[in-house]
Amino acid sequence: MTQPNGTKSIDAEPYAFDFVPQKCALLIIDMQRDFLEPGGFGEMLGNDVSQLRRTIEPNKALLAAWRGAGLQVLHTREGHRGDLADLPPAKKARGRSEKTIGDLGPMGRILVRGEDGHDIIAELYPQSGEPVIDKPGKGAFFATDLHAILQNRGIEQLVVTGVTTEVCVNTTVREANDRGYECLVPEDCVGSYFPEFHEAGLKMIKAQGGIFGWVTHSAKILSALS
Ligand code: C5J
Repeated sequence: MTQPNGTKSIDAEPYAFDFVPQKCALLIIDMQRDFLEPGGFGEMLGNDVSQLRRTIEPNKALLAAWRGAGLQVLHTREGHRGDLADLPPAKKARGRSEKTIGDLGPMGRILVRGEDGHDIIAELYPQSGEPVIDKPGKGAFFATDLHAILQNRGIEQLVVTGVTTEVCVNTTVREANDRGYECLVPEDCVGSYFPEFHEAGLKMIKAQGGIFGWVTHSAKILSALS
């Protein structure tokens, strides 16, 4: 239901989210080829990419409706400079897999900016005017200009989607929460290689009266946008 000031109530957990369209941006986290595509880095590590790919269609529908409503969209990509000067040695070493960040992977150098695998999947490709935030960490606010862009554009709320639920989505929602943003996470638009971590990641956001934010289904956002 739309209130006289333009606020719309979206059914969510732990309670309804007061959606203010002009102050809310869609932030799509790391929908990158290396994480989602068969033959990419994620699959090379033994992960089941279908767990992430199920988020593509709901994200496509939400993105189309969001663009149709003329609201603000931002995308992020996790990755590093070609010279790896911004890659902490501890991040490079962690995982102890045969190939790590910066090495040649199935779609170019792994998580290096400008490489094929680092790019956003075609289904959700950014349009001109939609900022793409290149982030070296898991959280989208760390070492980026995201906060400045949101502040300059009068954004106070975020609908956060993308991958993975418990890593970059959760870290970003926590960072956003500490900076005063209200975050709404549509559960069908976020995914993890590990279903149990996906479930736990969502529970952590909405626990204790919404300690980090709200969780809903994209159908409820679509209905508020229509
Ligand atoms: C990970 C991410 N899982 N985007 N990145 O390394 O969640």
